[in-house]
Amino acid sequence: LLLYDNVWAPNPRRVRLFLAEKGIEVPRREVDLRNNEHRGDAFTAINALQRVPALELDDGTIITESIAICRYFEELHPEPALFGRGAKERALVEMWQRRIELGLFAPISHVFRHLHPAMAEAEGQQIPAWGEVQKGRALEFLDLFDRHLIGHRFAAGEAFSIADITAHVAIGFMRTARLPWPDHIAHVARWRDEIASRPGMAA
Ligand SMILES: N[C@@H](CCC(=O)N[C@@H](CS)C(=O)NCC(=O)O)C(=O)O
Repeated sequence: LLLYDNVWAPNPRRVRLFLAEKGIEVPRREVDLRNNEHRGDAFTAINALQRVPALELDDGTIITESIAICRYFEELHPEPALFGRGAKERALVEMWQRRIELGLFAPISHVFRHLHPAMAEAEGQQIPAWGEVQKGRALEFLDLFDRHLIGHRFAAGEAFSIADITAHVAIGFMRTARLPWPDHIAHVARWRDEIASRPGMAA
């Protein structure tokens, strides 16, 4: 078993946090994104999409996509449940995980990719106007999430889940993306402080 990882990138971080919450240790190999190791032949043979994370199983199977990797470990190590328990909770976790990934994580990634000078070469063509539009989308979603958290302890209800991990990583990435924290979103701030205090969230 081998996890192809990168310590600076947000998607592999989701997997690391998930494993830490479960208490699972997996051997990892750092892929040097800054020096384009992921675009070389060796890593392209592992993931043709040239992205991390990727998980190599002992039979040679490669699993990519952060959530697919997390689901694999959830099946093998069901406790603590991080994709919900029972039909309703599982559906709500899936719903919030997708909402947060598409509504918050993706816009923040686009802000970084299209506005940050460090991404100019890697992105090929940066479109600053697109980055600016994505700032607004991320902030709109934070407002919606803030209202949602008025009545809920965690993203998908009363239990911590993968949806919280995706939101926590997205919000942590705002700083790198140079997106200022909007001070008025008090409920997200309350949730953020509780999530950050979990021992697993330091991974
Ligand atoms: N949908 C994939 C996204 C993976 C992804 O975009 N990984 C980034 C790091 S956060 C990457 O490898 N980027 C390299 C590049 O864009 O060249 C997942 O959920 O794992």
